[in-house]
Amino acid sequence: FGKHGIFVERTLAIIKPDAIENANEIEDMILKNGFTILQKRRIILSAEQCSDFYSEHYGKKFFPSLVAFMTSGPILALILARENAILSWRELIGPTNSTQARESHPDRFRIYVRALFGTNEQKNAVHGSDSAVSAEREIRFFFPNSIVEPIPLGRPARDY
Ligand code: RTP
Ligand code: MG
Repeated sequence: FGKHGIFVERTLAIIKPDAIENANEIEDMILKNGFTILQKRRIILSAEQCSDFYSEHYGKKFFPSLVAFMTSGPILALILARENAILSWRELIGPTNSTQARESHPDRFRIYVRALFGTNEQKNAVHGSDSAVSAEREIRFFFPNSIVEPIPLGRPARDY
């Protein structure tokens, strides 16, 4: 694609139960940082669905309490689109541990989402896919019948 071409990528974001009351503010941060929200779904996960979603963490010490936390109330799953969406969203949310997120900054003018809305290592307000493979799997998980299929993952959206 041409020299002005951009890669529009998609990622899955989740606003977790601890931050659901701040969903509007978090969506504002998402939009101000150049993301487009393609799809949005508010749901309450069952323990089974949650275990499936976080299956990579099965067997870890924090797994049972992670499932209890993530099923404790409604969550908001969002498909975000942007150039370099996966990395950009992970950068905007900050470190897993909210305390650590409060102790550092991406730059002088910005503050991490988890620094603002998270509480600790577990109650950290938001999720972000950690790779292209995870993003594809996680988008499918929450949006199995998605009719928005204009952008093949990791491929150029179009030539400008
Ligand atoms: P996420 O998957 O939610 O975007 O978070 P992450 O990649 O930054 O962190 P990950 O290692 O994938 O952990 C998934 C979620 O499990 C909870 N957690 N609790 N030691 C603990 O108590 C602990 N460690 C992780 C967090 O909610 C974390 O986001
Ligand atoms: Mg993760």
